[in-house]
Amino acid sequence: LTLIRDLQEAVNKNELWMAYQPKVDTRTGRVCQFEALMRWRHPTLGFVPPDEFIGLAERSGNIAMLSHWMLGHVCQQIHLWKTQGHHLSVAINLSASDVTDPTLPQRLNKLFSHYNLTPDQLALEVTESDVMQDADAATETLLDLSWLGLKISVDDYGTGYSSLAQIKRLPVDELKIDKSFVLKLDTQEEDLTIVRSTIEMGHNLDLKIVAEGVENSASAELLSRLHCDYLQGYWIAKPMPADAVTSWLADFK
Ligand code: G
Ligand code: G
Ligand code: G
Ligand code: MN
Ligand code: NA
Repeated sequence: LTLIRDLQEAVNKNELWMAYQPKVDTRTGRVCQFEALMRWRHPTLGFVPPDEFIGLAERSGNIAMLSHWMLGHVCQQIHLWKTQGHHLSVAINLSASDVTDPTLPQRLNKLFSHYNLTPDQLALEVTESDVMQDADAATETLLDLSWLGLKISVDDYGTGYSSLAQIKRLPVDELKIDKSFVLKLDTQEEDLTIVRSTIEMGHNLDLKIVAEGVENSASAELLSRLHCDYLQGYWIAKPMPADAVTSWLADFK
């Protein structure tokens, strides 16, 4: 309970920050996007894992406040990078209640004009289970967002219960294969089979495919050979603070 109160104060007390993890295009070898991941350093408990405090915020009705802060913060950061000569694209994670919030497209539109961003500079990651909780409302919001020009990615793909046929009814552009299928791709024959067929089916439905949890070069090479479009994982880089991004980009070249 005190943790909920602490979380409510975390925004004002500057305890939240965003970490950024790159995704690389397998065809060009270049960074195509960063994913923004929320971090909380509690004054006495220290680092609280996002799985814990995001879930707590969702259950206690505080997730809208966190998402609100996160959207403004990320848009401001993209703007800052632009003033430093980097036109970067960032993917953010949405919660179930964000996906059904009818005010989200309008709020994002305002942030875009305020920070002078183009729609290709922000993308959205939503999980299939979050979307399927209220598929009709989610579809409406996602349609509005895709009309704004935002790309939408299905996060943790393969861990839910929905079929690609259901997913294809949503305005999505990309599947993000869950890391549980990718982490041991180089040694587990079954994972390779699942990943290969996901890439094939996804491509047949005109979806881009991202693999997360790429931890070694063997998995990266396998994924490139299977024509996976984008890779993300510790092999490329761990999530890093915003002020490390430009120097990391310079080193990566
Ligand atoms: O680094 P990792 O431990 O960041 O992230 C754990 C989980 O927390 C991920 O599944 C991710 O989707 C979620 N997450 C991270 N940042 C955010 C955020 O800003 N908003 C929401 N809703 N979820 C987030
Ligand atoms: O939003 P999502 O559920 O996709 O969050 C991704 C999570 O995976 C984050 O917690 C992030 O820190 C983590 N992650 C990113 N790359 C790797 C990786 O290569 N290996 C592992 N084990 N975790 C990763
Ligand atoms: O530890 P080792 O040097 O084998 O790791 C390879 C490193 O190369 C990874 O940490 C990753 O950050 C980086 N890397 C991955 N893909 C590419 C790429 O396409 N080009 C370049 N220059 N570096 C890459
Ligand atoms: Mn994600
Ligand atoms: Na995921």
